[in-house]
Amino acid sequence: MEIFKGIPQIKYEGANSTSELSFKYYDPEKIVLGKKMSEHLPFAMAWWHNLCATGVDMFGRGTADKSFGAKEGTMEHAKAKVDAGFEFMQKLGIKYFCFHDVDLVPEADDIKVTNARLDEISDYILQKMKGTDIKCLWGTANMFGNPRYMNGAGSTNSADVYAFAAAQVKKALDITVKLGGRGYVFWGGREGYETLLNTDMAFELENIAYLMKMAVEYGRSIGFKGDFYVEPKPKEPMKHQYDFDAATAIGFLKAHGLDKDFKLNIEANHATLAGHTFEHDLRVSAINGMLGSIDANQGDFLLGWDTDEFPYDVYTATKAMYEVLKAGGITGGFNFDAKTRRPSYTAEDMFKAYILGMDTFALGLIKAAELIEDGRIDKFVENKYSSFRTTDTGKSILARKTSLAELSAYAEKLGAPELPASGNQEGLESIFNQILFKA
Ligand code: XLS
Ligand code: CA
Ligand code: CA
Repeated sequence: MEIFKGIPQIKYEGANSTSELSFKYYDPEKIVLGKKMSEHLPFAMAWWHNLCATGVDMFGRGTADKSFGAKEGTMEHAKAKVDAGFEFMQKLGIKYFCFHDVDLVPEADDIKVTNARLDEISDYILQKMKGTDIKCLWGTANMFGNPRYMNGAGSTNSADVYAFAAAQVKKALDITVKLGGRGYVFWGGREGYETLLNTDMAFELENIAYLMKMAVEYGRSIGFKGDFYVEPKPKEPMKHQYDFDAATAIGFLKAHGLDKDFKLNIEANHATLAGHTFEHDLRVSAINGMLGSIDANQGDFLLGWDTDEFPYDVYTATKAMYEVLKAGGITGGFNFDAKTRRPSYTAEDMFKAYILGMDTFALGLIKAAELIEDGRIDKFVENKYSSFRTTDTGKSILARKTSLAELSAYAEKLGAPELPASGNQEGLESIFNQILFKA
């Protein structure tokens, strides 16, 4: 039974189309730098925002009806969400989805009941996957919503709560593997603290690492070949979250010997909350060989919280795709961890939001490829450091074959160095604009 009646199969119609229900830039078959756009951009639907969230906020009830014809809180509703999700993905040509355990089924008081429901729904999803090319991008366990996680999951002060977190990770891993997931995410929702007055930070960090180690051990034992991901976020819900940003998360993973099994899932809006740009956290991950997957959304410069908006900023998308192309692509995907604004409550709005996000990243990909093909920016950066390749002093530094004494003698002989060449920021920004807007 068709759920989104009146919504057609969304097709690529080109930049001049005036149909709101069409792609202007996302052309899955278009070849960009030798690869299909659909391969560059494995888009994913976020189960929680798209199929569960109704627009509830601190000040008001939901505006969107996500019942999909079934009574909420029932297994019929859980199945209706699967039906809606698959129709939605098929109409948009999206090949992946991401989920938390409790997005899929209503959570029961007893974990045995919840787990049985998860078995049932994953059978149903598996059945639904047959005959389509839709797969799971990543799964995760929601270890922040239930009141038991008020003091964290891996970082909790209660051994019993820790055991429940472990049980949820185990089950979420089972389901992820069953659905062929490419990755498994740890987002430390409440892994952080409000005040150090009541917190043993070292104890909590060690316990979080142990939970992750057990997850790796179990995941590999049931045949999970994909990557584990940490998704950094500096704050919200906690005042301070341990996985503050990419650099912090990488340091943590390396310190605990988890860096072989883990990569990062970088969310744009989390990078900006940490006081960075999206592309900064992508670059930090990439140069450490840990750029795994992306949560494609954007925040709002006027608001200091996690607004999870659909991406429409083409400048940022271009810079992000530049990082991705330079990194040689990602093994994960682009998950729209984004929600429509509260007054955008219709089914049509859900589609328009995904069209916006997919077109923004498609345009970002096209423009990033043009920047690379143009070559002027790359050439500038290469030349910027050329003194390390062309002078004897530079060569000895690069070869790591000099010393403070030798460099000091050279500096004294010189008296004063010439100023380095111009940073040319404005010139490069002009090139960026030219590539973005040329006819
Ligand atoms: C919340 C996070 C969350 C993770 C998955 O801010 O983005 O949705 O992506 O738990
Ligand atoms: Ca977010
Ligand atoms: Ca996210």
